[in-house]
Amino acid sequence: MHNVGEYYLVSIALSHFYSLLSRMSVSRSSHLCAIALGSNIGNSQQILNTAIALLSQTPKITLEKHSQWYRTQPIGPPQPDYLNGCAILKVEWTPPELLGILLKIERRWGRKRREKWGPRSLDLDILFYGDRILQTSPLTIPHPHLRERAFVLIPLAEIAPHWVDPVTGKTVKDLRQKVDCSGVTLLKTPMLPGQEPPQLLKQRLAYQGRKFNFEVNRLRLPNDVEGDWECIRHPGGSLAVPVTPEGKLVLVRQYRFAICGRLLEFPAGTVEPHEDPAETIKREIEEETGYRAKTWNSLGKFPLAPGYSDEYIYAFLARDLEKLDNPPHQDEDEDIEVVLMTPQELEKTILTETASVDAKTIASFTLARPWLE
Ligand code: A4P
Ligand code: MG
Repeated sequence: MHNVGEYYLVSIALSHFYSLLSRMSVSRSSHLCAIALGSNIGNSQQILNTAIALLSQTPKITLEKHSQWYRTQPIGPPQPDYLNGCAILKVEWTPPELLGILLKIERRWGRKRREKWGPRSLDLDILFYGDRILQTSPLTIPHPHLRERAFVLIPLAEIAPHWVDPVTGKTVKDLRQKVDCSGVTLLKTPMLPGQEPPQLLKQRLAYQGRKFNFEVNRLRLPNDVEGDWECIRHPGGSLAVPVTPEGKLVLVRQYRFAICGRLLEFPAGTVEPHEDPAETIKREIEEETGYRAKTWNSLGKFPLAPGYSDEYIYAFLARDLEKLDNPPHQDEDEDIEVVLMTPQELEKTILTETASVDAKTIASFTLARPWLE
């Protein structure tokens, strides 16, 4: 049984809650927001990329742009370096609703709040919500520390240099000029000689898959042409050209759903984030063929399908093979038969039945040729 006093207390609490909401809420029209992303626990680059993908898939949020990622020295207690970046979102949510969405995404990585400014798997903060100034108990907008933090102002100035801070009337670019930028460096993905990255104008779609991610981006190419391009972001594949002591090549005939049939391939596997491709293939060759190699040589790497994917294949020559007595189990979803062939038999198959051998096998066979003669 509830008594009148209890109802009275509940209704006072509710009226406070609704008055708080009405003070915070804004119309349902869309608002441009700037948010900050930070991570220094776990695979931070992957976490930040996934957070961007999740935001872009959230209803009533359009991802306008995001910055590159920066490696930043930690502010606060001793802890690992952070990766930081910023994003501009168009949202049809109120500030408290947006905060709720950001906290929910943070919780996907088991974010626990322990010490102030302590390490974190993912931190998502609202920097600006249009030109709104809010000071309520759960939320302060603009973010109270943004003006003193190079790890926020550098990525923000990259994507929104002319945004005016409604509190100081200064642009982001001006604010950035006043902070010490020495602890912030751009996280560069390894560049190959001659690489010319396109300019990212807008991210339109980002989907996180089990093995690879899919993006649609508006880009400006080095020849100044602008357009939307679809791209599969892939961590890479590692492949072995295994040769038995008798000089036979070990291949696998594998069912491939995308082409509705079986292909002859050298054993290969997807490189896990942060894994050395040389380790990936040592594991995969045992699982797929039941052989272990004593001698390994790198054959180099090559792009697999650069028209729509950034996947590289890392190719290795695997020699001095021995058959394992108890080979590890194959992945459940794999349907594989081991096939032994001489180099001459493989060459004949490639030349006469081109559609029965996959492209990475044909390319790696060419790279291995000097070793096989
Ligand atoms: N909150 C209030 N205003 C906001 C806002 N504008 N955006 C409330 C988001 N949240 C806001 O808790 C933040 C709580 O504050 C939210 O739940 C919301 O109710 P938190 O993220 O756990 O923050 P905290 O660690 O307790 O303190 P603080 O000052 O918010 O931390 P920051 O500002 O997030 O800083 N060094 C580098 N190099 N890079 C970093 O990213 N980050 C921090 C944490 C420390 N050092 C860093 C970095
Ligand atoms: Mg936060």
